Amino acid sequence: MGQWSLFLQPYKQAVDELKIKLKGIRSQYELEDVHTPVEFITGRVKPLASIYDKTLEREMVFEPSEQLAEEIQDIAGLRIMCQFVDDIATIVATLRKRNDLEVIEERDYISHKKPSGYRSYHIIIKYPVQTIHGEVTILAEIQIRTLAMNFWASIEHSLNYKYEGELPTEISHRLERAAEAAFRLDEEMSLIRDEVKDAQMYFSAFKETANRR
Ligand code: 0O2
Repeated sequence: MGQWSLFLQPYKQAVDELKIKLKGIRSQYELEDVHTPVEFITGRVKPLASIYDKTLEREMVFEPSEQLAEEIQDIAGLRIMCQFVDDIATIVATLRKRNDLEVIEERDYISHKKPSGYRSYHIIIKYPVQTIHGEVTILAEIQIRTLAMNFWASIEHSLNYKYEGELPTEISHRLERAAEAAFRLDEEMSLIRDEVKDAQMYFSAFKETANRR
């Protein structure tokens, strides 16, 4: 277990640092009084049980190694949730420009949804972590999705966990329909996006004035 703690330490540090940095994007937009593409951020280090499952799936040895660090790209995982589908492209462009990380791969499961109905934009980054023994570069996965995509993915994830990946056909069909409903919700919201943004800016200005009283 000690070996795993040592191996996972830079991943934990990367998740902590990236959460703060990505929250910084949100604060900067807020300061400039413009719509922020970032609604909220979560992050986690992949639990050992999930790392174990993945090594079984990929017929790898379950031990801390360079091969494991290269093959399992989401040991450090961040998720950025946004309100509108367009916000996703804004966030991706912002991440590509940063010089504290390097985007090495992008997977667009929005234009190309997964057979389950899953939609999200995945970015794999290289991220340097400073340790007491020098710099260690790790891989991390950033998933970017709308609130509707996130709602669907969390529900589907729980159901898959409950049924151990063998969803009854009826539930699979309902989930496919729910994924389409979530997609339509995103489309509808995009159509009234400017109205919604205006209303939100108006509301936050109103709150600020009320707080000053
Ligand atoms: P967890 O619990 O989120 O860590 P693989 O990593 O082998 O599964 P691939 O193609 O290498 O697949 O990576 P991919 O598909 O880019 O990213 C996998 C992660 O995306 C998953 O991590 C989920 O977080 C999410 N994901 C992918 N497909 C689905 C799906 O159909 N439903 C849901 N709810 N999430 C999905 P893990 O390790 O599976 O789980």
